[in-house]
Amino acid sequence: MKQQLTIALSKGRILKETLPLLAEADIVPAEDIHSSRKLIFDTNHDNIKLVVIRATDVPTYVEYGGADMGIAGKDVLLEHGAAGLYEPLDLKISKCKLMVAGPKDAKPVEGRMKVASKFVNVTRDYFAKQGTQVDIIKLYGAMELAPLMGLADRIVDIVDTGNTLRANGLEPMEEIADISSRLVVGQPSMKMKYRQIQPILDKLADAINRRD
Ligand code: PRT
Ligand code: MG
Repeated sequence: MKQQLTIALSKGRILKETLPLLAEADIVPAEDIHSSRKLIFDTNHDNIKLVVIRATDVPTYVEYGGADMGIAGKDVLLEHGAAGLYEPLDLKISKCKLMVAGPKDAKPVEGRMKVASKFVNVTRDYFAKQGTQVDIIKLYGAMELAPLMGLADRIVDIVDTGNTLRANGLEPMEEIADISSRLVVGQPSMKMKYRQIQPILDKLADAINRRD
């Protein structure tokens, strides 16, 4: 009997780009994920199941073996930390940048800078490497609002076109990292289920190369 494999997918915008890529690698859910309320889906392979969860929960599931593999944004992976995870493939989907942003034409901040973000670990590491002392304010969304309301001097957030920043009187200032979605594999799964996992990695790598 083949061992069961579970792949955790990030719901939301990454999912929309993940499903076509999986299909190009011959992994197709047995029913329409977008129109279903289910969380677990069978696929065209009797040994592969998909679970659809919040992006920020994907590395946690994979780290603790709740799923064998997962697909998540590099931003989420940087924030979570790499413990227990292999990151064998850049899927080259959902690309964006993680950036420091602030009010347009802002002057340098005097004294301790206040930085709002949902990426508190990434933010702490980034400014620590620069030798800049900052107070970090954890937010769960709408980071762009923080400088407008005087809550923070700067934000660390995801930027794609920059339209959201501009619409709120902000501008990108420093790039922290180039982001795309990655395939992660739990270290015990990679060891125990390598014979099932390796062909999936190969098919996905081929699908990505065909797109370049
Ligand atoms: O909603 P929930 O809290 O569950 O999660 P989420 O909102 O983080 O999920 P979702 O579905 O928005 O997907 C987020 C993931 O998609 C991120 O972790 C990134 O890896 C990836 N991604 C790619 C993006 C963007 N592009 C993106 N543009 N995530 C968010 N944005 C947002 C950004 O936060 C900002 O509000 O879009 C706006 C910026 O876009 P521009 O084009 O105006 O610059
Ligand atoms: Mg969202």
